[in-house]
Amino acid sequence: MTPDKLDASWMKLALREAERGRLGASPNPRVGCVVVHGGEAIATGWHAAVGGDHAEVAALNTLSPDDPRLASSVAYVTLEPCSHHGRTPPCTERILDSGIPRVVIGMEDPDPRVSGSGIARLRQAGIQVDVMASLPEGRWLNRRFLSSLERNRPWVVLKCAVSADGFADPPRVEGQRGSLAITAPALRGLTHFWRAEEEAIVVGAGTVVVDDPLLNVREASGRDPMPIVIDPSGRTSPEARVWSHPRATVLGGPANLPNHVTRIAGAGCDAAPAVLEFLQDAGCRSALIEGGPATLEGFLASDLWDEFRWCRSPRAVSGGIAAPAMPTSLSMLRGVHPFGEDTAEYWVRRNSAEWATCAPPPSLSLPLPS
Ligand code: AOF
Ligand code: ZN
Repeated sequence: MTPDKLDASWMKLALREAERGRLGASPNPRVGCVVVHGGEAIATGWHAAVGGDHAEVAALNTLSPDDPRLASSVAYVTLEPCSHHGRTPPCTERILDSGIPRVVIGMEDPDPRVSGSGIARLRQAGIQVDVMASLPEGRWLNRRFLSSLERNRPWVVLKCAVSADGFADPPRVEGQRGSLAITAPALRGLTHFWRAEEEAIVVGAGTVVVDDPLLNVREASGRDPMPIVIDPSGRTSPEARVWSHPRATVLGGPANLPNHVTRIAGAGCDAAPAVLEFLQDAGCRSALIEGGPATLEGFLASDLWDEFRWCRSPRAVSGGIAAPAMPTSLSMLRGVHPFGEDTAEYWVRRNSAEWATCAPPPSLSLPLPS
């Protein structure tokens, strides 16, 4: 049976639940579940943290196993329930134990350990399983997970601050070091939230030499991404602050780095694909490329990017390092959000939106803390 309009509206509620995993679920997908009885949601749950309960289990845990309503309830799950023993036991068995007779699924799970076997297991046990014909919002919500599984590369977000006259770094006097802000502090909470939402953060050697950034999450809550520095000619200092991060990684890099720093092989010309291949092999589903302009241009030139987030200042700086040119013909503008005097501008590469089967709907397009 094809799910109807009412099913679709419960699925929307399950998607809202799934969204709540945006900071904790990765590298797992964001999954939500709603149990409905007699036109009322009697349980909701989401996958909050990798290694923690899956959405179905989180929802069912809020009910007594003897709840008589379960025998005539419907479970709405945004992603096919898993049927494998991973970090947690299979959700299919938990659903079967609950006695729920019908499950509506948003989309099949492309994880090869599941990939249709969850649906088959439930049907074989006599459950009515209906799968939505398409779930564009679900694909968009899980674009990082799906990119890694379907395209064999992480989802790539480019970010650049830019002055009114087009510079990404203001003019500096000879030898001047440290981060010079283009935008005002009001935007910093947002940009740190962006760091927390992706699994890796990538910068070039120039940024490390000049700014000596920490690249961690300080002005938002959430996990630190893995910091990766592209330094093919070994220009950075072994004393740079970024190396203190336990998961610091470098392509190239100077001699005498602390032992814990992971090295990626690769030359400057193929840095973007080499970094993404490393991340894919490490199971990372996404990367935030924070600059500078040469690094951003490397990803743009390789056509290895999906989103572009501009942090625009209304102030001119009259010189410095020019911001990269984003190919507007290949992208679509999805949101403009004022933050004090500055503006965050959110673009999506057209091909990436098509691959995800939808342009981000406005309700999901805002990369803002909720
Ligand atoms: C579900 N519900 O809420 C999620 C699922 O390492 P594990 O055991 O947590 O398993 C991770 C895999 O399980 C992940 O790759 C995806 O296939 C599935 N995620 N499945 O039924 C959930 N998060
Ligand atoms: Zn599961």
